Amino acid sequence: MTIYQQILGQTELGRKQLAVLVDPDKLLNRDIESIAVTAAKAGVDYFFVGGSLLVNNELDQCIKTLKSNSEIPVVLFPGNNMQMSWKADAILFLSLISGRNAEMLVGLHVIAAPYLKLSPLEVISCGYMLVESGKTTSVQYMSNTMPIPSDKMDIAICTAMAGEMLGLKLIYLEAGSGAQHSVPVAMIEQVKQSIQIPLITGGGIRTPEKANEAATAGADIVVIGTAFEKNAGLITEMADAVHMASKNIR
Ligand code: 1GP
Repeated sequence: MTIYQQILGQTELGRKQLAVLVDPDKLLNRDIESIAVTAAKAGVDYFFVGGSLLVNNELDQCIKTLKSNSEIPVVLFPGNNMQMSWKADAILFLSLISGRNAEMLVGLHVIAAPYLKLSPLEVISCGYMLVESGKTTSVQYMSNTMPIPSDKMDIAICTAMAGEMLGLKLIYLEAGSGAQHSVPVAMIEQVKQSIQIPLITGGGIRTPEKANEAATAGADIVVIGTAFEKNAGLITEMADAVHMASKNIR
């Protein structure tokens, strides 16, 4: 079964999934090891690996550590086309559809395509939508795009619908790593109602209550990173909070 089939299958069953975001630059190898061990025990569904800007060349080592300490699928979540590794299982092929920067919409993809064609990675196309979150996030600065204002439901809905119509397989509604405010619940709800493909959300989710709220509102996958950088022990509570929002156990 491919990772996308797993995401689709879980989504169809109404099972909410947690992805732990690991930024190789922000964690020591021993912290990555402890995240992997804790995540495996907690039933975490995926690791997403990447960052807006990686400067330490630790990507391969990070994936190796995750894989040698757990069986959880590792999905690349690249900030740009430099963040590639054949050691991962899949890659989110992100098109930044909330922005109007041609490089982020399709330019870097052209550069990455031949490499990905040769690689064993499963390529999962994903419409990435950045939502305004209270302060300038790294992704906003690095992508040179304007986020969708957090009260503009119609823009968010139409952008997600266009992404689906273009054939993208996932929509990622994102406040940005370390965001002050996560994506508003009402926006998650309305975007979810407008599309058939699975919905991912993340950015600024720091408590189990918020994680549960996002999943209950309609996110099929909740992504959390920053909260675990200081406290890997929180992974178990977050996984429970997300999984508890699954339809079949509500
Ligand atoms: C970033 O959505 C993810 O793309 C996770 O954000 O680091 O704020 O949890 P945090």
